[in-house]
Amino acid sequence: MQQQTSATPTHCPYCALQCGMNLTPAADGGVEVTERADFPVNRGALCGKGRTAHEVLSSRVRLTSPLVRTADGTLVPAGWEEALDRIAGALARARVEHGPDACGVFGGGGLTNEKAYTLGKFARVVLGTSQIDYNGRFCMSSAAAAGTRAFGLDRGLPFPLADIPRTGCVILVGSNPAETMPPSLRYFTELRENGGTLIVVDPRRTKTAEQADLHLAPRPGTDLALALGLLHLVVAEGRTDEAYIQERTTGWEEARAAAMAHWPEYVERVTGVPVPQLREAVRLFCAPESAMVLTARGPEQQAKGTDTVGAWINLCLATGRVGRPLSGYGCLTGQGNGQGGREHGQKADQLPGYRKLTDPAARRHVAEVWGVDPDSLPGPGRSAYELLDALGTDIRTLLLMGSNPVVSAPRAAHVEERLRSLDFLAVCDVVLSETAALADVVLPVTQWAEETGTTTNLEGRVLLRRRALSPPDGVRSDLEVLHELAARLGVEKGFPTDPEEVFEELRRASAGGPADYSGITYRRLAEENGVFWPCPAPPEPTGTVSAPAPAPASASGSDVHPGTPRLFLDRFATEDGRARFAPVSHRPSAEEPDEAYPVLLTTGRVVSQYQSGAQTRRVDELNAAAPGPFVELHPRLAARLGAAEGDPVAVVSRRGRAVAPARITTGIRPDTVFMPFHWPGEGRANTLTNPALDPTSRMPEFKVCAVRVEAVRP
Ligand SMILES: Nc1nc2c(c(=O)[nH]1)N[C@H]1C(S)=C(S)[C@@H](COP(=O)(O)OP(=O)(O)OC[C@H]3O[C@@H](n4cnc5c(=O)[nH]c(N)nc54)[C@H](O)[C@@H]3O)O[C@H]1N2
Ligand SMILES: Nc1nc2c(c(=O)[nH]1)N[C@H]1C(S)=C(S)[C@@H](COP(=O)(O)OP(=O)(O)OC[C@H]3O[C@@H](n4cnc5c(=O)[nH]c(N)nc54)[C@H](O)[C@@H]3O)O[C@H]1N2
Ligand code: SF4
Ligand SMILES: [Mo]
Repeated sequence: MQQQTSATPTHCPYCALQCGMNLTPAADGGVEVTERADFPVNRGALCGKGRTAHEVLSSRVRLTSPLVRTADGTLVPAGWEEALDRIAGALARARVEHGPDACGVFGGGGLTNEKAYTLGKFARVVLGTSQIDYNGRFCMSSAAAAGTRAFGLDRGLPFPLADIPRTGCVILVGSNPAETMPPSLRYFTELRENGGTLIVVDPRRTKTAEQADLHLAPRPGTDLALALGLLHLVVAEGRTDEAYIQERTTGWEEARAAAMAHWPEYVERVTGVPVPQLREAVRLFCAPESAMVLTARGPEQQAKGTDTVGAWINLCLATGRVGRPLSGYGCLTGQGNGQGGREHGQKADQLPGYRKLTDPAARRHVAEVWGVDPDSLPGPGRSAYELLDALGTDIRTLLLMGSNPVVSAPRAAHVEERLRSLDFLAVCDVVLSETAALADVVLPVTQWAEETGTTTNLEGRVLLRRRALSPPDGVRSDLEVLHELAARLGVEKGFPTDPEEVFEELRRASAGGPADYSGITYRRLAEENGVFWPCPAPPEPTGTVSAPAPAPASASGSDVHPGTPRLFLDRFATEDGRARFAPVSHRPSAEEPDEAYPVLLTTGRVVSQYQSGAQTRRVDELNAAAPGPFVELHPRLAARLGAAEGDPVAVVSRRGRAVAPARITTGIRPDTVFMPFHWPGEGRANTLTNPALDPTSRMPEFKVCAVRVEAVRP
């Protein structure tokens, strides 16, 4: 690390809130995180992860040299030339021996827009492979699929967070911002201070649920029935907005018929939520003039996640609560660049600008920007879990950037075995993650504060994350890695290492697409503290030769598009401008409890660890707060097992067995246990999870599987 002389305004490396922070020179010669009050999303507030983020910059916890695997199986330091040659050689060999689809690529929603864009281009142009996907598939893909189906466009929140305190009621479904986005909790507190109400739907009485006016605690995996039951009551009580339905939607008759089959008493039986609570929720939601439904991973990470989100959207549409001021449906996206990471081409079926790989016009547009023949672009490939499952079969070599699937993928022991069965695994990371430890070559890369790049936060606000310090010796950026690999594989041009140059190309590639960034520049981002997409470039003046337009003198120039904080106010992004109801009915989870596996397991997060823990498990303060895995269970279940607080208990599913200390609480349903997924080893929650996939989004069922719980006797 090299000392900087003044504070640099930037953004947190972790979650999708992308809190603003300053990096300031510290006494020890490094940097520390300090408050930055001018960013409207967090107004200076940070959670513990953000506050300690600078610790992961230290070379004490970092990789600072490439590692290569020797003949005896150990990883040893090596030079960059050797490491890059080995990866390029393995990719070239796989392609020659087995065809381009033998090369797999796996990306991450934490990567900047520039990296995600370049990774997708690298796969399609340099490798010619269709086999690319990323961890965002495990994150918000069901909400994205449902949003696209209903509105013709997927942007996590179609309005700024600042609208929340001014609406009348918010239903938060399977979302625990008190732990997962603490600075955002203020918006919900202010909502209640302003007289609005908060309803939380979660099988656990979380810190978020504790703040709610009404907490509904359904059995995991039954949100679809719950939403349909609420819609049934809305219809039965005459609370639909018929004029809105007529004017702005299609498909109501079918959706209505499906909802009417979900009687409150049936819904109570399926979900465990008493009918009076259902009625109270409908009353709170329908009484005010405006209301919102926000979902997160609870209802989305299910094998019916797309239909489940569709049912919650139906509830909003039937009551006229989308595309109107202070009303709407939104998904709280998770990763730092969870929104932008899903727009620019690292997803199996996608081209930059949120274009479809199967759309001939999109292929022509992007191929022209890339200077290649549209017919040379491969078609859609496999989804994340399917890709991981195919490793070692037809996919022989994998390049992985920005994910740690050994800890975070469902049925993780199987995924680990698949990773080991590859001919060659290359991992780019900032630390030696559990997945990097399996690689044949590990490349140490720069991270957030050491490089400039853009991310797009959960509101669709594109942000500039500035470089604040020099990286340690020995590391290179992901963009440099892709540039070097492309050159070694015969593509000398088109893989710049300067992020702004990449962004300029991304602007052109996204122009005219659903996620249009063409009117956004680094300069605007710096001046305006973020710009909401879509933000098209001003049309070129007619009658002039098309020379590059000079940059506007100021972002406030009159022909500059202001960006789009709020979507759908006039029309939806569908062909006819109307939102589409989803004709959905409840169905059971992929795995329901039975005699052998009588309990439900659900999984999620704690405030002091992030994701697979690769970064946060390297910070002492965070480890002290959240030292390891645990199994949250109800006193009645604990008594049946004879387990006391802290006793090791085993959780066993059809995929495997995990052991962790018991944490006993009345805040969870007696038929359910909860495990956070941040740790590898014996307490790894994903040893247990079910990779059953949603038919549309291909999201695995992280949030519900059948298990048995056993006391562990010494
Ligand atoms: N501290 C911390 N913050 C994070 C992250 C992190 O790892 N750690 N990760 C970031 C990322 S990538 C994401 S995606 C977000 C996730 O943010 P959240 O979605 O808020 O996080 P989760 O804990 O996965 O799930 C939320 C809640 O869903 C509940 N739940 C479980 N099963 C069900 C169900 O069947 N129905 C319903 N309605 N609820 C259910 C759980 O009890 C849990 O409280 O957090 C982001 N922020
Ligand atoms: N059981 C269960 N499993 C889950 C979930 C759940 O709720 N329950 N949630 C799922 C969700 S929502 C998500 S998002 C996934 C996330 O799970 P992962 O995909 O494993 O996410 P991370 O742990 O953030 O992994 C990111 C990796 O990239 C590295 N990294 C950070 N910055 C950079 C960079 O700039 N370049 C490169 N090359 N590497 C970098 C980090 O060090 C880390 O090793 O987990 C999923 N798994
Ligand atoms: S809430 Fe998210 S973005 Fe904000 S400081 Fe915490 S981890 Fe970082
Ligand atoms: Mo996520």
